[in-house]
Amino acid sequence: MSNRRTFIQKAFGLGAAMFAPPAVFADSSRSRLTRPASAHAASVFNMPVVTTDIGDLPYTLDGDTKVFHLIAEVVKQQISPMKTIDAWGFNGSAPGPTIQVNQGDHVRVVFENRLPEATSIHWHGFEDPIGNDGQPGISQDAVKPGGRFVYEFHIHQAGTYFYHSHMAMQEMAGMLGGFIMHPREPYQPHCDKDFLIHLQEYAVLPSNTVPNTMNMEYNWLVLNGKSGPATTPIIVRQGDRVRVRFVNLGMDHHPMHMHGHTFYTTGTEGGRIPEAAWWPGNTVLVGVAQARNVEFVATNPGDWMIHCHLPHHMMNQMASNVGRMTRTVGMPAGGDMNTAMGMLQGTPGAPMGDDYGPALGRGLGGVGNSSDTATTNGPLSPQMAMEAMHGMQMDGMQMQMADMQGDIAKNANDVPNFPQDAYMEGPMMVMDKMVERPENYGLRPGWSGYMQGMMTFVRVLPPEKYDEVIARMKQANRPRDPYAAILERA
Ligand SMILES: [Cu+2]
Repeated sequence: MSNRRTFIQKAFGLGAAMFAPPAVFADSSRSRLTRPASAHAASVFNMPVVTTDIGDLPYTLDGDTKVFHLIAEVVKQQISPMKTIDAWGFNGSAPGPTIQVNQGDHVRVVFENRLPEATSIHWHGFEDPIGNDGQPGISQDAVKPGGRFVYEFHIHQAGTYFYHSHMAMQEMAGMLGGFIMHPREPYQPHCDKDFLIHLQEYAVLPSNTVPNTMNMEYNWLVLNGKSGPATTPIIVRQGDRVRVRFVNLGMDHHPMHMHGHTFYTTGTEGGRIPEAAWWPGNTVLVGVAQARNVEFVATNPGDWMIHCHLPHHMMNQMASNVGRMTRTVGMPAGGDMNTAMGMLQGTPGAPMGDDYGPALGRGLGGVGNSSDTATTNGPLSPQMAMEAMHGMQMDGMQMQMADMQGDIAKNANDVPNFPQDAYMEGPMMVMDKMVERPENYGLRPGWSGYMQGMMTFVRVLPPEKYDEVIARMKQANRPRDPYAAILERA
């Protein structure tokens, strides 16, 4: 057994069966043409999955049983350099850390509830006895605050699964995580890199930290708990075969699009798709409660975007700065602070009452849709727009302000529907320094001004650049680095 295999076996406790010779594949000319193999086509082992910005839940061994300690708790989740929210998650993050096991493993999850209300954990897609289903009041008693529940699984499935609270609002507050079951017989062709990306949305009013789990209008769209440009890119070496597993446990569906490559959809929340049924694309619709695994060979060097293609999911926070709303002086006419900001009013504890109706759903204003509210027109200038966006002044922070003059035409104020992206994307939104990290090394200066919401990169790096970025990631020596599985091999 090679050193590499011995190492992998030790590090991840993978069974010897994992290294059995692969089934011989008849490589049709079609697949050779359309699906080039990776540089390591002969490899047969499961690459651990990297969940960027989140990482894995560690385990201990009790005999042959892998024991995970999963803790539901209130977490401070920093979704952007200037925005930290009070989410409900697991073991310090929302989403919670990823659990990775192998087909054939015996697994125990000791679940502890440190939330102020009862909950339980549902294991999404598991074909296990009903007692482990985690449906409170149906398959088990809810786990009370301070309580525990032990889930035991014999892993006979393989694929991209997840865990989440089965109480809907708790799920929308962040209570979800990945559960990867690696197949006993590694998938062919071998993937050199394997990533998991959770898709979520939050509604959090300005100057507020608590997600409104009832709202239908989301202003923060996150990948693995981060909004662009705070998302950590996927780093791959040119020639790598790459798998990305998208998981959606939110309220919206997300068409996830990737630039520069054609991928194949090779798996769902139900496991592996037979190769004859894989379908090509560059966008995959990830519906709620679904997983979509895509694979591609990273032949095309560059910093390529991976993003949700819904336009409103490619923004942060400033969605209400579009068009004439930026010309409004002060609050919309007739609105007081509460109604104009969309704050809930009325009887506490009765969120479904009539008083709350207009403030829920699409309108953030007091009556009906906020776009129906009368507004006054004011003169527009870049300076005035800046003054209206208090959050963007960033005293003492490293927001890089740039001269907007060249980006805005002299007659802009005479053009119907101006502005659209002028104050939402561009030089004044640049925050390269605030989101600096090894994975961003070498990106084009100013890149962060055009990254928002559900956006990240797959950086397909030629060997020399790849080695440099990996060296910087190693040097950073971050505790429980989500990229550890890759860094240990590099
Ligand atoms: Cu989306």
